[in-house]
Amino acid sequence: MHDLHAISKLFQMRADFVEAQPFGSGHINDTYCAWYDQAGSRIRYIHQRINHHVFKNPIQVMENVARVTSHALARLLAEGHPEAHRRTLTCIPAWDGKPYAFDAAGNLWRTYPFIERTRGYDEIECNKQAYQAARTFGAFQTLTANLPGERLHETIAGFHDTPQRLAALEVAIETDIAGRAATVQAEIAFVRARAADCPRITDLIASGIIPERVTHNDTKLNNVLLDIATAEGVCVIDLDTTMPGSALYDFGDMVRTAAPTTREDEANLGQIGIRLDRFEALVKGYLSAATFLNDAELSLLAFSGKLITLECGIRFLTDYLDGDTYFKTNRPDHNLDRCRNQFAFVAVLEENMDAMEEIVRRTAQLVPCEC
Ligand code: ADP
Ligand code: GN1
Ligand code: MG
Repeated sequence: MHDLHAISKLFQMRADFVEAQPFGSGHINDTYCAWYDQAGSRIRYIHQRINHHVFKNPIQVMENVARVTSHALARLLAEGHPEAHRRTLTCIPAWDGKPYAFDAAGNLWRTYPFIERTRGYDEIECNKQAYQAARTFGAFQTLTANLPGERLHETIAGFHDTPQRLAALEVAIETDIAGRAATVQAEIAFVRARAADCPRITDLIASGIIPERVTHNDTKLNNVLLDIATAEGVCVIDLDTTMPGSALYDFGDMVRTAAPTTREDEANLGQIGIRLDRFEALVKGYLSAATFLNDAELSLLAFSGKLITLECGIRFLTDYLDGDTYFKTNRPDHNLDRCRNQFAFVAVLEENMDAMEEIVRRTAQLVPCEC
């Protein structure tokens, strides 16, 4: 627990600090919800410490976040949106005017208004949530397509370079720093049997068939806040990986997190299945907002869910072999449970791929494409 009262003094809060607690279930940053008294009203803010082991250049992260959120706010204000400041994150400035501040230990902190009357979900509850989450991420991609200025910084190089993730796993197996490789031979075999899948999207990006876009890159379900009362998509959060990427990995991560019947770390693999009606809701929600996709992208929407689930499982397995240094864990073998869960879901997706592709074709009225 950090000294949040001291952190609060780094920002232009214009309110009196009351108390703070750790908040949310993100795997990367340290997130706190802090209550303030603002001229007699209780309001809350999010203070976040960026994990600089994951984001090696946190100032670049904040340059991207500031550009994207300023652009979003300007668009919302221009269209006269009645709750523009609830529809996008906005950075509270530090005393020097920057959208971040460093504490005495050298950690980078940022502060956002708390987006009220919303929730992020670790586990989906209904099709409307799936539709709204996907529509909101699709709208976010539409918004970032018009971002003026230079290419955004790549805050993590090769973030969705699945072949590179596979190569990193092979290094972790070889190094076996935590002495765990012998216990995960079945998982290693599972990945190696699917090595040919790994470059399918990156190869198409390299050949120009799939375009580079400005994408979110971490579109898990709990990174979009939905209205508690109506389930309407309100605000996309966790913008640290918003950078050049492929729309397919964004759609795929919605499938990974909103189509399964369990949450990502469910250890009882027998419970892991797919709700095809949820998948259909995702396709409909996404395509209702992301109207810019080309035929190659459309034809790979179903496959993208499988690929990023495989990639995520590879990353959990790599972290397990490395001794759990990247993702936050809160029980022994947490990363191994996550990895097994993801691979079980990959197998489910493979069994359902024909049905999923048919849903995409029906929804997009797409003539099947060869790539
Ligand atoms: P991480 O990178 O660790 O996942 P996030 O930026 O996703 O960090 O934040 C963690 C959690 O905090 C989110 O899942 C969400 O529940 C909550 N959260 C973050 N920002 C806000 C905000 N502005 N308003 C309300 N809740 C937020
Ligand atoms: C991390 O930060 P969070 O919890 O939203 C990770 C994603 C993974 C996800 C798996 C920067 O997301 O890439 O898909 O965990 N974020 C980063 O749950 O590595
Ligand atoms: Mg998050």
